[in-house]
Amino acid sequence: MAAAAPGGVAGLCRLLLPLLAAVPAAGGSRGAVGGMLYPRESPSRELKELGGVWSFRADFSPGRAAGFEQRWYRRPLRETGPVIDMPVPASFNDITQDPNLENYIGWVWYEKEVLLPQRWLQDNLRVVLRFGSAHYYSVVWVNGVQVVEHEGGHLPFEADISSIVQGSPQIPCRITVALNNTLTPHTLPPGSIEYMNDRTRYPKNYFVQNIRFDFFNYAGIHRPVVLYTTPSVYIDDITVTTTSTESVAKVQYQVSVVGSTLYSLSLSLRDQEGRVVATGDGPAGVLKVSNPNLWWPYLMHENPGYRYFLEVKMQAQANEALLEDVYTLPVGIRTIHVTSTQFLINGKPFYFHGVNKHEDADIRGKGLDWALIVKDFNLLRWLGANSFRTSHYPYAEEIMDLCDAYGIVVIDECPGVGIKMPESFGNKSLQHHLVVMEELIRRDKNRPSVVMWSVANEPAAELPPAAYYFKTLVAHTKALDPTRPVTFVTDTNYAVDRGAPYVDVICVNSYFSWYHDPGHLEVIPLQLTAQFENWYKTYQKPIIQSEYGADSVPGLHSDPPLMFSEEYQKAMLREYHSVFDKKRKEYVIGELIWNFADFMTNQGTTRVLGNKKGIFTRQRQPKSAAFVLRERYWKIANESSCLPPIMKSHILFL
Ligand code: GCB
Repeated sequence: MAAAAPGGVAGLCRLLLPLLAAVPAAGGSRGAVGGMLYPRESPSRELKELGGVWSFRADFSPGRAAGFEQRWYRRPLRETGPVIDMPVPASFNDITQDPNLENYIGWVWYEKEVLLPQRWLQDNLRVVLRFGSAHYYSVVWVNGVQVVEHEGGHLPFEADISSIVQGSPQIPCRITVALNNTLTPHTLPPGSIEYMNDRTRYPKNYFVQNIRFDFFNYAGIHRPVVLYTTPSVYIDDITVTTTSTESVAKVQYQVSVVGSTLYSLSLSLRDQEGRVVATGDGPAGVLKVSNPNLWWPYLMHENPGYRYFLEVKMQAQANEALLEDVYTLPVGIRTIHVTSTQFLINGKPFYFHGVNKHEDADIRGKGLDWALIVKDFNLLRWLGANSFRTSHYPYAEEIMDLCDAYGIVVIDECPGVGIKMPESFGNKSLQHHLVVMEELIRRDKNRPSVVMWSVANEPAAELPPAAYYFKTLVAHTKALDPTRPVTFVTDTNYAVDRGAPYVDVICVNSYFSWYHDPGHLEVIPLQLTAQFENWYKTYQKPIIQSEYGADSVPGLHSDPPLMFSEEYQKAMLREYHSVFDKKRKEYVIGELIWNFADFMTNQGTTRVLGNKKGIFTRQRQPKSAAFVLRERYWKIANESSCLPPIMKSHILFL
């Protein structure tokens, strides 16, 4: 959003890369203003998916600015130079055989021509263009007119394009997107461009992008692009929070309508059988539900992920017409409380036995892929995992929907990963980080699966400015959403971590016997016990082991276990688990393996075609460790819930 990138594209270019010549400053961004409801069809809303093959060109000009200088958005892209086919959604990096595109940094251009139904061009109808996410800085034009600018990947943005498509209908309608994947010390995640000026070692203008995070920096249009309609007076946002006793639940709602102040609202809450269980009216109120079906996590109840459906109907008089808008929001009724030793969901202790993931796959990179998404949920349930952290950025809304539906509990992390440079703790970075949290909460606030916000992963929390930075960030997050606890994930020593005082739950990563004392599995019990005891003594807050792991190359065997073998990964798990089992009787409330699946990273001497700490391969085949974890997770689930053991054999066939 422009608000977070003063100076817009021009400012960004000046800051990022002298190499990228300044381009005209643009406007039209909404920032975190207004709602960001997931686009759903309804009697008043139509939707058109724009996935498929788009035209594409990377701007390889020396300054990467030819597209702006020559205004490629003014004409069809094919008329200003060669184009190639590019799938959407997908990362562009692994689609061709060109190593220069795989590692490209700068502006790339996408274009799609779309035919709109005639009925979309009438008055009193709003046409909205929405991107689920694009990496990282996006500028969008429709028929050559700029409609939106957005900073940051992983989160949606949209533009009302009614006046353009209705004012001067052009057939077809042309959507042009310029995307820049350059990272600066002030973007999330941060990064920096380093020019290699030693002419004896590097060619002229040679530069690299340095990042301090461990996943390949895929870029492109990663999530669905859709056009959808609403009436010109429309439901812009809905906020729902829930409280409950055993016999009655309260669903507090707030609805905002845009386009008129003269409207009426009626609401009805339906259960899964379609029965109306409560009704209300007006922009705010409380719906009471007797004998509610609560939203329970997977394996904690025989009917996990129970969702009601809140149908919101708006009627307004505009230009002598009666306009009606309908939006239906899934609602889960559940409560969350954190004590000094427990994480309570619906008043019952919840133990996170889960994973960390990545949005990552062969060929499509970080592009949304339904087959992969459903496969991953089947694997999670096979494993007996009840939770995951969206390491290290918000995942697609389509994934979050399934978490809600299946009862998979989520620690929702923002893209605050790799915050290591002192300049990334300044005001400029902080302001942007606050806006990103606003965008994340705006998107995910109504999701029952989201039980905690994570504002960062492994920042340099020992630096003096980290204290003010995290104090402000956590306070802002709590002000935006007082109903959920807030954390960040740390690998800083407990004695010097300046952010930990502000979090509700301590999330700590450690790699004993891997990065520390490599090969020495025997040190794990001592070091892990000390880690937990030190953190607990200092803060008296519940603790999640938010990462632990070891790389294993599938098919590599060694007994006694040596690093990188499947046996070593298993042995490391067992050592960690023996300590978890003692400490979860006290204040350890969760364990999240690093990582669910192998994933791509930058090339480096410690990475063999990526990070191999997955318990599944990148192609989702289990390594030996997956079976160890499966035994454990089902055992924990069966100990701590009243589920009939038959559940597991059912899941076997998933
Ligand atoms: C970490 C990071 C994660 C890395 C992992 C590793 O601490 O949070 O992003 O991928 O370690 O395998 O090094």
